[in-house]
Amino acid sequence: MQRQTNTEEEEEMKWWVSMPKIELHAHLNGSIRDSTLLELARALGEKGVIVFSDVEHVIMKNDRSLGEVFKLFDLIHILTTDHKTVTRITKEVVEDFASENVVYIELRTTPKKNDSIGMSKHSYMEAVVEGLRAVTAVDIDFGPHKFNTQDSLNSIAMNDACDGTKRKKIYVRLLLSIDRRETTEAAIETVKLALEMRDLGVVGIDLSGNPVVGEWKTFLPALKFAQEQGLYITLHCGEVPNRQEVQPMLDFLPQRIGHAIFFEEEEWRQLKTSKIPVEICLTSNIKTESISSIDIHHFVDLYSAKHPLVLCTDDAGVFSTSLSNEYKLASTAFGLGKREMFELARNGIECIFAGDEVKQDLVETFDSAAKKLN
Ligand code: 6MZ
Repeated sequence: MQRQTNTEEEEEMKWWVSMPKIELHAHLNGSIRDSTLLELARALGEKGVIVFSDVEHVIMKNDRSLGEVFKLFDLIHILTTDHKTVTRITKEVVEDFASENVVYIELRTTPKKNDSIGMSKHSYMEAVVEGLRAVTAVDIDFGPHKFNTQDSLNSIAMNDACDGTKRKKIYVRLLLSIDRRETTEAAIETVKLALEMRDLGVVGIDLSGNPVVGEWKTFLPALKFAQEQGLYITLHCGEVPNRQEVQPMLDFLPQRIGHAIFFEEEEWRQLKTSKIPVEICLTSNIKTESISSIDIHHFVDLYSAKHPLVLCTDDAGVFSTSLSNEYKLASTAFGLGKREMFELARNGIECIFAGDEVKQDLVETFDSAAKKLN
């Protein structure tokens, strides 16, 4: 294959950026800009809380094993877990996704408790919602606030890619994550919080965290409760080999699963029969070496089987990627054309945790973009 020149590559990238996209697997604290993390680290360095030079190279390191990723999260949480910073990163992360034409995002985050600074899971989430309210660069709908537009902001960031006349707009819905380090009680507290915050854009629960920590039976009571209460559920499933978990997770019938890497033949069969949509995070899987080479990624098998799939970033900051980049990567690696990738993105609408009205609006957004992009 002929190598593209830099200009050709830039032009190509512009196309992937301009395509409307749906992001369904993005962890808030994994999606922070490096520049923000460095700024926060420098400030804590000046206060003598951390040694900046020690932290700087950890933040800027490129490839990390899965274990190292979770060590990095512990560091990121030291930098970000105060109300003001949580508000700031939420605003920035949403604006960053919107700037690359993500038109709908389900942002997930683990509500955190930190008594020393008066933070409860509830106040953590209030800080997140404050971050959504603070979004100014785009129009945002996060449930109660339908496309909050401000006249004074009309000059900012027109949607030049899909529609030359309108400001960019983004739907944001929240998923509350249960960390696999948590107890059953803490997990139930998160589910209760999700129920309380339903009218603030919280639509569901995610089970995540270091996959070698914790046991399915610890989280099951909380997840069952969430399911009974009608919250949507997505589970990190098969991110590492775990014969005890994959099957019960599939039997639980979550609305979606993330990763689905280490499955046995019977589990693939069960997944395909159940039609549970899979959130695919290519760069994350490759960088953590969960998958040794993209050519053998299970995307290919699931895509050929027409299984519902959505490309996602996982942790755009930690893995130095973007959703546009994930689409470009899939197109190149799997030999799929722009039309097929556009269809793949559009099919994501069926996998979102939102009602028909939102889905219909997204269909219209994709249809109108299709006319302009072709
Ligand atoms: C499992 C992951 C993850 O919640 O503090 N997280 N869990 N697998 C992954 N694959 C790489 N990437 C991120 O965001 C960071 C948290 O999300 C989960 C971990 O629990 C991590 O601490 P929040 O906003």
